[in-house]
Amino acid sequence: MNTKELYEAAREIYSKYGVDTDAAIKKVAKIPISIHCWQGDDINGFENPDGALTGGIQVTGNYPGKARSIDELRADFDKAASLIPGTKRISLHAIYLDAGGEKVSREKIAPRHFDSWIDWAKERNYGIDYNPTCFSHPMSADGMTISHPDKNVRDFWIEHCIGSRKIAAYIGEKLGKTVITNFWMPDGYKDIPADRYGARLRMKESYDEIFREKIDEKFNKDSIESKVFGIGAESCTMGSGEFCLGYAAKNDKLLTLDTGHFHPTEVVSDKISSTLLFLKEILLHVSRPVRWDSDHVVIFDDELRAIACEILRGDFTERVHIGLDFFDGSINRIAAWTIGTRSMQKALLYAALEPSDTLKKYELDGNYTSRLALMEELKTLPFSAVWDMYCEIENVPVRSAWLEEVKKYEKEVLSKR
Ligand code: RNT
Ligand code: ZN
Repeated sequence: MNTKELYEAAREIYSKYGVDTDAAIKKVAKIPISIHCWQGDDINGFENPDGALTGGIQVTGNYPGKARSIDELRADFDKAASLIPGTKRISLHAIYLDAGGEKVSREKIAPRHFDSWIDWAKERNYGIDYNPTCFSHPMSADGMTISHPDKNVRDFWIEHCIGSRKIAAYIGEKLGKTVITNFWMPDGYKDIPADRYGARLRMKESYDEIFREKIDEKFNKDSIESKVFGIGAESCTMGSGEFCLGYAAKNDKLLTLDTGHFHPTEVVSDKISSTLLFLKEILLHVSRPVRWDSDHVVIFDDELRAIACEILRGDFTERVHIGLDFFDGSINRIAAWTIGTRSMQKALLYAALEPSDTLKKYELDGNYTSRLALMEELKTLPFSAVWDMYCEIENVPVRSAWLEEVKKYEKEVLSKR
């Protein structure tokens, strides 16, 4: 049977559960996923081609063919995007600036350095998200940026972050699409600090300064990302869960929940509903922690489905912004992008095919037997037929056909680098 015939059969089965598969496909195709540019070159960027990655994060693996220039990164991203269904945004870091060969000091990065990205995104109808880069720099060598005891260091990073908001607002205005700027600071102490309060107070005051200027939310929204620990910051991380949630709630900012930034048995799927009661919007960094914040490629696993279900059950697609944040240098990087983003798309489609009203009713009636029974049955409905149809409608390869395309690109392009 071909994709269409299989789909027709699946549509029939889902309709018995009160689920409209056509509507589910249409809905999911509109939900933007912000794809991180940094999977393409192991978070290297173009500021310093030989720069080391610092900040307590790590990319492992040395798979050949990584992008070495803006043109290569864009070509690779285009290749991956051609294999992924749905609405796309690209998430950029400051170090991905286009300075045309000129050396620009981090705190002097300016809106014009993103003009070519704006043109590029416009042609593809992508939104852009932005990240100040507060790591991989001599001024962050002590493992601290905006919480550093030295005011000169703090001021340097404050300037970079203020500049970043201006860049984001500029991009948002030029693009006609709101940019979300994500602030993640690696700040932490390896060993037991004597003054956690003081360090966090410095961070708070720096954020106050960064956000002092009001920016039209039509162009830019700010989000702050918490973390439990990073390599070399095991004993205390200034931007902890409580710090960032508190700051965001009090100052009307977005909160970034990265799936790898909590204790191993904590799950972000359980945090969405609580945070949305106190925040207008949140940003997700969907990643896959394996034993630690390892940022493995996202796969179609239980937690990913749970996250997607949480977003769709509450109809929160306007309030929960989906961003990806994984980086694997041990496999083909275009395949990594494709697998991770297609998995996110799959999870959203899976969630859109859930008869959530029925499940909620069972729950309110105290009918937990039926709730569990239905949840389990849903797992083996012909989801794959709907997924294949979604890919076909979106004009991207169905099933594993995308891998052939990646292999061809590897042979023709990557292997020549
Ligand atoms: C680090 C954070 C952060 C980075 C990116 C590159 O632990 O998750 O979001 O991964 O900014
Ligand atoms: Zn993150």
